Amino acid sequence: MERTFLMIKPDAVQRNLIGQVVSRLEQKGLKLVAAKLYQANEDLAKEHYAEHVEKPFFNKLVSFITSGPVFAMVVEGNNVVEVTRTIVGETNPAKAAPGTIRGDYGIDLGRNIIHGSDSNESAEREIGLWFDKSELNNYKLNNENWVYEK
Ligand code: IDP
Repeated sequence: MERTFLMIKPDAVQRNLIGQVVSRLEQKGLKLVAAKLYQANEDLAKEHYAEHVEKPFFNKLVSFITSGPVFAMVVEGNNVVEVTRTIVGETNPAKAAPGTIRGDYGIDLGRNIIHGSDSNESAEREIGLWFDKSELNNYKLNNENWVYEK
């Protein structure tokens, strides 16, 4: 099983959407391994979005992500990066398909509700940035045989 990092962004926290978003992940059959409401400082936000440092929107992105608490999560499942990227939807919520989180809750590129790691490598890097090892729970969900054939 793989793990990924998901983060409900400050816009969705402010709009009281944490429960609805987490509910979609649970309904899909994914396992929550860690979760916390956390306000990132500038260093963490810059490190998280390091690949975008040269982009014109970088400073706005960092100030948005640090503007209030986010709901950071580690989620586990088979093929979880691809599965969660599909549930999250494409970057621009105006174009994201209905039924996706961004497609159902967002309109603006700079207010796109949720972040999800785009590869196993970025997932491990981001989990390491946002969580201490001691915050990751190791447990078995007893419905696993009903979510996965094997
Ligand atoms: P992703 O979040 O779908 O993986 P990325 O291209 O990695 O998309 O961009 C990271 C975040 O930066 C996006 O989720 C969005 O909040 C913001 N962003 C991306 N492109 C733009 C842009 O052109 N203008 C403003 N913000 C942007």
